[in-house]
Amino acid sequence: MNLPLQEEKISAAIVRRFFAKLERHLSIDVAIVGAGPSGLVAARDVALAGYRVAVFESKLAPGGGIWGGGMLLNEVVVQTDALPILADFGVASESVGDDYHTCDAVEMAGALIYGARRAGAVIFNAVKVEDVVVRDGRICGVVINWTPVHRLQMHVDPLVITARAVVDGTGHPSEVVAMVTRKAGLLIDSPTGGILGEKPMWMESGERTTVENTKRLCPGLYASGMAANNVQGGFRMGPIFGGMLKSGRKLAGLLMADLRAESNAP
Ligand code: 48F
Repeated sequence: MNLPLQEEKISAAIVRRFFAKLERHLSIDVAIVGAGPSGLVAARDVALAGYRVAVFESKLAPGGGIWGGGMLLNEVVVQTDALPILADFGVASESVGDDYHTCDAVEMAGALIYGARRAGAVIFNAVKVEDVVVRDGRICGVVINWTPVHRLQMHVDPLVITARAVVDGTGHPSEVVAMVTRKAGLLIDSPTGGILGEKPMWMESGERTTVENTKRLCPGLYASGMAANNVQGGFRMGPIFGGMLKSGRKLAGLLMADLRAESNAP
């Protein structure tokens, strides 16, 4: 026999579980800002290796620019060399000839979110990263607030998450790197020491440089995907996603190598 529903128990369960989850992630190995394709691939890989990973996404729905495909036509294109990453997430693709394959954008977004979460990465949605923590020239965490608080410009102080590594996966605006260069005045690993800004559309170049530009920018700070390209002045590429997926995988490798090296340091 079903017990009668008790409203207060439903609320208590949510409150207890959410705050336990938040408390477990107040101090983590990797904080990824932005749940776009590059951030979600990196989150899965790093979480699978046993590191504690949280993804902070300002929108209600994680997935970034995947959902809308090209101009709201919800199919995206990937190249052959990114298919193994899609296979890891169980995303189906269909060849359209040459080097190109299409995926249903909703399936891809859903699968990347599910894959990252199932691997152990926690996603905090509707949470905006509004600042970073800086200690002695090193990025040591993120400053968070609810997106509605931010949008309504309510005068509410944030909370802080400390992390051994922070990833800017915020896409075109590279918001985290902008905070670091503008507010903290730190120089980053780019030709000028600052953000160069993205160039117009050139898919071939943009896809290549998105992966090349995925790197550590200063102690504790990394950039992936379109954020990495914006920082280094790369071209944009639109609704082709192989570079984003490969950027996430490359980033995960860099993060794990640096975290391991740090742990072994005397
Ligand atoms: O832009 P986005 O999808 O990131 P990406 O991994 O992928 C880019 C492609 O989607 C597309 C493209 C394809 O070739 O060029 O644009 O580089 O996702 C970035 C996510 O970051 C969130 C934002 O809502 C989006 O979901 N975001 C941005 N700023 C913040 C943030 C912030 N300050 N705090 C939390 N989330």
